[in-house]
Amino acid sequence: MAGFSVTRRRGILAGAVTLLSGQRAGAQEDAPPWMRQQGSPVTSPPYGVPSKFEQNVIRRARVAVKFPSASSSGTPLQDLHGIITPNGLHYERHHAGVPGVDPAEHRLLIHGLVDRPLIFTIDDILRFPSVSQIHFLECSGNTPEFRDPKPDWTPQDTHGLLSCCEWTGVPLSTLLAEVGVQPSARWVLAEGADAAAMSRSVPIEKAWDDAIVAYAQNGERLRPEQGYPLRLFLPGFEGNMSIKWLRRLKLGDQPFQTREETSKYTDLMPDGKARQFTFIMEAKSVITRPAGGQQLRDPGFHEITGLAWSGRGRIRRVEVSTDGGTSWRTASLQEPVLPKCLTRFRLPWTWDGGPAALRSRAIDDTGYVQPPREALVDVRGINSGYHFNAQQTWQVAQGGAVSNAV
Ligand SMILES: Nc1nc2c(c(=O)[nH]1)N[C@H]1C(S)=C(S)[C@@H](COP(=O)(O)O)O[C@H]1N2
Ligand SMILES: [Mo]
Repeated sequence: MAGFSVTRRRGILAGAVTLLSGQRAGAQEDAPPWMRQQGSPVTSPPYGVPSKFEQNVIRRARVAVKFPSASSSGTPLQDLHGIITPNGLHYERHHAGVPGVDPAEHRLLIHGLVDRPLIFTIDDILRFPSVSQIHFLECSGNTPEFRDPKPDWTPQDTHGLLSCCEWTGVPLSTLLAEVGVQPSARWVLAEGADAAAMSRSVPIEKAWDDAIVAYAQNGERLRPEQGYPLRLFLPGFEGNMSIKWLRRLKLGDQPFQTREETSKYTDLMPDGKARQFTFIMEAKSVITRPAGGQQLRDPGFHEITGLAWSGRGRIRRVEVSTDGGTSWRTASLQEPVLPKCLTRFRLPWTWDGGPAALRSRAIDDTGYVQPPREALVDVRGINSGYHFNAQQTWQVAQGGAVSNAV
């Protein structure tokens, strides 16, 4: 037996091993191998990596074969705990791959309807007063369930274009004050230094409100995949607008009608018309355990846990159903509950060994309730690929196999 474990007979884990009489913890003869020899020294490797036993906790790529640099990878939400996404597991979405930007060469230009057009180096940016804020980032293409959802999908497949970090940088409002914004300016064009020169128009109100020009995530400088050395970060807005490898901000009096806000990132409605500028990510939630791809072993106690978030503010309440939405119970929310941030929810559950349908719905502080699939499709139809935020159901089969209810 490796290690030892003690439990009360009628406790939560009825199947756990009971301490045998006469067995002493740490005694030479039954010590596990790792207690009988010295471990590895400090700084090997100098930048730490997870345990070799966690090698399955990885981003999984979805590559467009015709054009491999236009690809995405999902965060393994089912394997994570709490609300923070480790940097090596942050989801990725690149339209033209990850550019190898040299911070010494990189510049940020701010121009257009300003009094003093300026070019900033990274060192210039680092001299400004900074802020650190914890926020989710979600691709508006997350949860591809309008058409053809698959039963074998896991939370990584259904919701993995979602991550949450502490972002550090300079408030965009500080930089705008530095260049002096002219009264006629209503929009800001943000452009990236990748081969796609990704660009989006941002309303000036957002730029003054809580937009950050970010250079760090979770305490260290941005990863190349997340926009090193500089990215725009727009809390609560669709991920596409948080332009990575940020090189240019141009103030104008109207939207710039870039490729990414005309041919892409618009919502095709049932009548064939398209909605343009769906900036805010509406309230959404997903149960991450038990969830698709998992197997419940023993009937009895199971904690149902997952994540809820809203681009409009704080999560007020999360309700969980184990009968596919007929009856609901209120889950407990892990503090702190922050605005435009993932919130961890939990509900104790006793599984009787039979079929169940696990589902969650988020309610945010505007009172908005995450809709069931039918209600969302009633309004949106199935022409669209963006902003699918319906309730997610995981089907537990007799015997405990969990799959995506489609
Ligand atoms: N310059 C640039 N910025 C970009 C992109 C890109 O391809 N190029 N992808 C966008 C999209 S669609 C999303 S969802 C987010 C993804 O950010 P992440 O890769 O850090 O998760 O970045 C956005 N910013
Ligand atoms: Mo995206």
